[in-house]
Amino acid sequence: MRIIVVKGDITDQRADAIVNAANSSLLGGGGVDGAIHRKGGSEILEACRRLRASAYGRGLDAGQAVATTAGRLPAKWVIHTVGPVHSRSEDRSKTLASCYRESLRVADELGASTVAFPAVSAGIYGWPMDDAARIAVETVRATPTKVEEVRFVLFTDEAYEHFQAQM
Ligand code: AR6
Repeated sequence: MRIIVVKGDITDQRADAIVNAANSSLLGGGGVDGAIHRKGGSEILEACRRLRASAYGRGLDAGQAVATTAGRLPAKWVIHTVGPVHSRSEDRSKTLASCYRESLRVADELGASTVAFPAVSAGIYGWPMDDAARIAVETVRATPTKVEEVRFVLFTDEAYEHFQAQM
């Protein structure tokens, strides 16, 4: 598997799947989540509402992942994952690693060969970027998958530099 790091907006990425840093409600929010729903259109929110009305009545737990259509985005699917909120008193690294592993598992189920990830938990959820980058890259490297290209799409220079430092 090839891992690449680019600076940009994840909603512009041509990839089989793009990953959303969602929250447990699956019903939208700020950051990447807001951008995906805004650009992808109402089809994504409708698909999320259907998930809440069926298998995910109580929402999606942190560390889990589930796919929907990508609506009008230049991708086939959005894989929604819920990162942990960063805590100084509790080590939630395993939950963050699980977001990457579970997203790749869902990508394999879909047959996606290119997957774009944002820096899950490293925005509103407060995870320090250097540690978020280390967990992201180490976990993706260690996960067996049929995905051929994982692309980390970073929004800021700081995020890009921390991910680049892991390559
Ligand atoms: N493309 C790529 N990266 C982006 C984009 C974009 N369009 N927009 C922001 N980022 P965040 P979280 C970066 O806050 O920390 C939402 O309200 C951003 O700079 O999107 O997991 C959800 O509904 C940061 O580096 O996700 C949840 O409630 C990274 O993406 C909560 O935020 C992740 O920031 C999830 O918080």
